[in-house]
Amino acid sequence: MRLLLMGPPGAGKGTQAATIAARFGIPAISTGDIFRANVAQRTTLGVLTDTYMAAGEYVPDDVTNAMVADRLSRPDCAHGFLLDGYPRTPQQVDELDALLGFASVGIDAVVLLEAETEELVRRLLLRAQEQGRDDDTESVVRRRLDLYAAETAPLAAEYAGRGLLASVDGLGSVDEVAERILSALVAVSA
Ligand code: B4P
Repeated sequence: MRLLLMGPPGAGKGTQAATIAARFGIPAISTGDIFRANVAQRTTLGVLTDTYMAAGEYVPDDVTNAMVADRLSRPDCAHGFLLDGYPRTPQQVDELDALLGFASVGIDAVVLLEAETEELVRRLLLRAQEQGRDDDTESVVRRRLDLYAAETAPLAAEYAGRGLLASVDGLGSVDEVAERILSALVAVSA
């Protein structure tokens, strides 16, 4: 299975990615997690991406695409993967298509997790209290939501046009949302 997990900040992508990936026996690859690990370790990639992430801006496409290309070339991705938070721009969609040998041949399904803006803000501010992530302050959260609406939300139409999109309501308990995702995946891959 080659799966993409999309949705606004706070919709539950990171939370659900591990469950779905475990179910299909594939690695869950979060671009955000990889960037954060590099920032924490002060690698060259981390130094390059830190300012963008802290401001709620997207990391430049060339940097993100190179990182994803490298990650997908590793042996654990040979039989599938779940990409969490990638692609987020039209250029990233094109790059992924090129990497996978083009379009719907390469992707089995795209899960779009959805939730209302005020619930997203509530979750992210709660996470700020619990985990203190740099990009979970209210002004940065609102910037991330605006960027998602402008740049990433329109990409869903592209995947819907390819017959790959499964839209899932992200409200409810973590287990309820996981069940919805798994049911939607059965439907879209049938
Ligand atoms: P991400 O790490 O992807 O951050 P995110 O959008 O907030 O999603 P995350 O997975 O962390 O949160 P989730 O919704 O699961 O990206 C961070 C930054 O990295 C970006 O802003 C950008 O700078 C950079 N970046 C990443 N990918 C990029 C790309 N492709 N191109 C360019 N830049 C890129 O969870 C949020 C909270 O909600 C959690 O606290 C969770 O516990 C809670 N929650 C989840 N499900 C819930 C539920 N059902 N009920 C209640 N709470 C729930």
